[in-house]
Amino acid sequence: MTLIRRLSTTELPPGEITPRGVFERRRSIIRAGLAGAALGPAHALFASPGASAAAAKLATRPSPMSTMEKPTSYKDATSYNNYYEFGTDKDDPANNAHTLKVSPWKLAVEGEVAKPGVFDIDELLKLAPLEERIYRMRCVEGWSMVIPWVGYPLSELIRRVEPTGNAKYIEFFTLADMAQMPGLSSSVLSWPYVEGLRMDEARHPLTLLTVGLYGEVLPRQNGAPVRVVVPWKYGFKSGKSIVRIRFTEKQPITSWNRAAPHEYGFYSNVNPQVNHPRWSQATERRIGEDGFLQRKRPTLMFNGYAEQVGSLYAGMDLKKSF
Ligand SMILES: Nc1nc2c(c(=O)[nH]1)N[C@H]1C(S)=C(S)[C@@H](COP(=O)(O)O)O[C@H]1N2
Ligand SMILES: [Mo]
Repeated sequence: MTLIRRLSTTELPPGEITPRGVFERRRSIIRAGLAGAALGPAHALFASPGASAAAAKLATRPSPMSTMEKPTSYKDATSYNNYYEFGTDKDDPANNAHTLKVSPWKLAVEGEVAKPGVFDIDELLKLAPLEERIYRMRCVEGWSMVIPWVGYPLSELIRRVEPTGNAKYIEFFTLADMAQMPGLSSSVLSWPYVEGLRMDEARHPLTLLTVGLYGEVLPRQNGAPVRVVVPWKYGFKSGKSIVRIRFTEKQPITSWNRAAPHEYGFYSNVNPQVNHPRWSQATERRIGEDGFLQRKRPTLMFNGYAEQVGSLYAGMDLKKSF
């Protein structure tokens, strides 16, 4: 991330690529559905650039929590990624993540819960109805996207494991396997990638246990087969390819906080009034839309989700708890 360098040629937007609108996207989903019908119910050929392999489609229902903004193109959302386990350049995850073995996949839930356990990915997929949630996403580096995620509130899983009275925080652990993840040979972060949320943040209806995007199972570079998405926080709080969730009494030490405590706090709420020590957070560049040299758009408090999440931080000094 920005610990290494702020800008490189790989971070320039792919200006030649015309972002395809929601409408076009919907049409290709319908086409894919028709193609899929001939192949069998579970899989469909997806007629989109970059998605040459058959991708499993997911039945979703729309959510009133979706933004009306135009989604980022599928191509940009799946080729401009941060996933340091596969390298630190934006195109590294798309190029390298094919080695990630997504099946079988188990998610262990442990710590301060009455019902710890291990969930198979197939169980997780059926735990609650899948929704399409179109969220604004803001990376701490200053770029943003609008992504149609597929998942359900993390609270659905939390409810089932019955947290004890001592559960104040939740800690997420990403897979860390040298054999599958070439980026682990770098010491840019401590592995596994660890993230955390306060319990009320984890239970907030916007916090999504995510298994797909654009109506398909998650591509590997986006954190297959299961990740969290926390849209009012900087992107790094949304850990990918999660294998373990732990409920704790103490605030977890996250990988980014450990790497640079003065730059990446535990909360990491999107906040245009609190700058990163090395750059302003007041504006952002929407990938695929805002030109590199053009005027950027203003970043919104809590990434535009202030109405929904503002009360979680009432009375807190957000300059101190950054
Ligand atoms: N395990 C893991 N999760 C991660 C990261 C990472 O390097 N490793 N990068 C984070 C950052 S900085 C961002 S901006 C988002 C990007 O998610 P996306 O590529 O699906 O848009 O993933 C987050 N989750
Ligand atoms: Mo990020």
